[in-house]
Amino acid sequence: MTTKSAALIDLRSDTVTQPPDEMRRAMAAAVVGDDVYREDPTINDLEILAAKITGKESAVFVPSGSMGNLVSGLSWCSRGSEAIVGENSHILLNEVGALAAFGAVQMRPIPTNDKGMLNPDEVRKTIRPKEGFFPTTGMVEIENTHNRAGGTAISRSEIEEVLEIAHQSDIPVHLDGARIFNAAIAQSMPVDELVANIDSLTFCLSKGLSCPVGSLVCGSEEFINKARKFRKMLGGGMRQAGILAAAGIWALNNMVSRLIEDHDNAQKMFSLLQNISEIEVLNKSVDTNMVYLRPRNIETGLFVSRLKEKGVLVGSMYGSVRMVTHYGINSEDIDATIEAIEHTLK
Ligand code: TLP
Repeated sequence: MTTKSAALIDLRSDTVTQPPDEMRRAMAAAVVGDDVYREDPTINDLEILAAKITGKESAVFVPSGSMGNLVSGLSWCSRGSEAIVGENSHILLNEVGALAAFGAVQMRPIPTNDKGMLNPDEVRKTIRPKEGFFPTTGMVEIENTHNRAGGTAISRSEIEEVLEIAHQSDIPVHLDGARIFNAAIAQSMPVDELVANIDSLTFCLSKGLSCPVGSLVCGSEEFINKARKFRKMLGGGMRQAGILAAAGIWALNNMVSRLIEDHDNAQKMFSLLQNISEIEVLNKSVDTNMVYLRPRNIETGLFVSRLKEKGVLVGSMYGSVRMVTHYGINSEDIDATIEAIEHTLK
């Protein structure tokens, strides 16, 4: 039976989602095999489905979004090369410097707009000349939705500007699309259109899609063969993990369209927070499922712990408070959260 912790409204992340009962049944019924031998039919099916949905040739199942970004970075960037990344990107700030540690790749952060998208002129300026003693530019990395910018959905036209500049110099573009389905739903655009011509992407099953674990890396067949080798090198080769892949297939078929409910709930939170003068809402708007805020008159840590006493868990993220809506949070939970915030500030 699906369990929800009693009396807790957990807004720390959409990673806290509980797998629905039907997903658990699909997991229990999964036909499995040894995936390192490529003999797990359910993983094979998930990878084919992921490639189809994203319009890419091939895909590989990895344990996490961080590993997805890492194997992608390792596949594109040789040692001593440079990855152009946004100054507030997850790969730069939240993945423990893995690309530098395991790949000897220098991450070159550049300014972004307030949605977290790389400034195209900065990308152009930052790509290294091929000749001379410069490091080689190995890839350009973008993030959609952008976490730290407030769950912002990056538009196709913004992506195209950067793709064009990178591709003019034969530099591949990797997308951290941990929440690409949120970005697509928010813009009423099919995922394959939103990610068209992007050379590789990671997307996560374990966030709004409510799976217990897993991400997919998608790209050309040649690229995915490389990524698969790096996955094994990092210890990410899995065996009868079709049990996990079954959750992913079920989620891709059943959990994507409902993300709009999470967006509506975040929008409701955003609107109601505007009435609380002691709260500074940091998002300019809400595109998807995140709201960042700062209490004006009490210290953030104290605010977070007082809310916890009232049964509301929020994230303390980047010096501000983050609230993420997801499967398991409904409209009444938003009302209860607003009430708890008002009491906390009294
Ligand atoms: N993000 C987590 C934390 O690490 C901050 C969260 O709660 O939001 N890309 C993006 C844009 C992410 O937000 C995350 C997870 C990842 C990659 C990494 O995914 P996992 O946690 O599966 O390694």
